[in-house]
Amino acid sequence: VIPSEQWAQVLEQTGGRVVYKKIPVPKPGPDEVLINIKYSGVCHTDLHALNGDWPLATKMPLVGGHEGAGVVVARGSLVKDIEVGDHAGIKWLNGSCMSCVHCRQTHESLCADAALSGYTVDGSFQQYAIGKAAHVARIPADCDLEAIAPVLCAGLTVYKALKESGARPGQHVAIVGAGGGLGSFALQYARAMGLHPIAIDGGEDKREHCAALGAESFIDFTKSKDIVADVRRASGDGLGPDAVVLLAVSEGPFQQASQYIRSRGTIVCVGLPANAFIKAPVFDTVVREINIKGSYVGNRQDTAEAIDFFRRGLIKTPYKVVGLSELQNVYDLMVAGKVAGRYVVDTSH
Ligand code: 8ID
Ligand code: ZN
Ligand code: ZN
Repeated sequence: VIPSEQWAQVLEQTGGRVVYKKIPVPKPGPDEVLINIKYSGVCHTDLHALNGDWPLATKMPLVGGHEGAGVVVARGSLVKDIEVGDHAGIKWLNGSCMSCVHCRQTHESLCADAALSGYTVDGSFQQYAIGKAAHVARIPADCDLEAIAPVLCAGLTVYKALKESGARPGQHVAIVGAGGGLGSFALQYARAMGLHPIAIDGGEDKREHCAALGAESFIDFTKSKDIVADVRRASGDGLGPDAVVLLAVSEGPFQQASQYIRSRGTIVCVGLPANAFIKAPVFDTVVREINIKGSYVGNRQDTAEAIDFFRRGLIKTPYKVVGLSELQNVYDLMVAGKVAGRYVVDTSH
């Protein structure tokens, strides 16, 4: 039976703190499913939503979260292709119009009418969350719900970004912010895709964390005297990595990547530091044929592929589990830069 009330973490005011309290269980519309969320990963995007530091307003009050894994408990009358009892996930793209030019071409995250979980609609930091049936992630029954939760944003996003980088097996890719949530998954997906990952992050904890995840080298941005030279040296022949995936939540690396990318290489921007700009010299960009692009989550097919890598046992990223009631502590650790990998909240306490 579905209860009428549930536990949730609610943000009442941008810039405030989340409050753990009971709220009503929502009811799914005709094209929606209701998912009993068991676990949800905590993404740095949730912290941006809390702080309101992006040029896009959130709904308010807001239930955050967009890496929610659980069990379908109810479905609307139009939903035919997912059953009550199936495992499913709430991801960042909660729904889209399905008929605009971007949706028609499967670039559904670009839809002007996209609903964003934990941002423009309530997300997965509650025990029962709603998603459009077309968009909820299909999670195979043999996948651990706790471990797969962060694949629904972190895994999916870096998998798509690595594909967008065009890097081929055997090539080098620099992962900037490698010790964080997205970075940890990027190291694992890069390895699984046959790439040589170069990790860039700060501190001994993150060095050890990245080494355990398969980074072939680690450059400490807090200690390196010449990051550009260090990254180039780590790329085998010294000409720089073929691709750079920028996941850091600071502007500096976005200004620096063009200095160490290999000629004809691709810089993929994924991290979203507030008020930041990407800058590169026009001369080098032209004569070294440097590509600079953005990558924003992934579509439903990318989701299925990212989940399949996980299901095959290729992605084993360590994570820490705490109760949903402790979400604010996780944010505080994230602000302090003390989270290596991902935190996952258990909605049962
Ligand atoms: O679709 C997208 N584009 C998308 C999807 C999901 C998340 C974008 N994001 C964005 C988030 O909103 C956030 O801005 O990606 C960014 C990273 O999210 P995250 O991985 O969840 O954050 P984290 O766990 O805090 O990791 C960030 C890492 O960056 C390192 C930190 O030490 C941390 O490990 N870092 C920083 I801050 N400055 C650095 C620097 N100068 C750095 N690493 C290297 N060099
Ligand atoms: Zn996210
Ligand atoms: Zn659309």
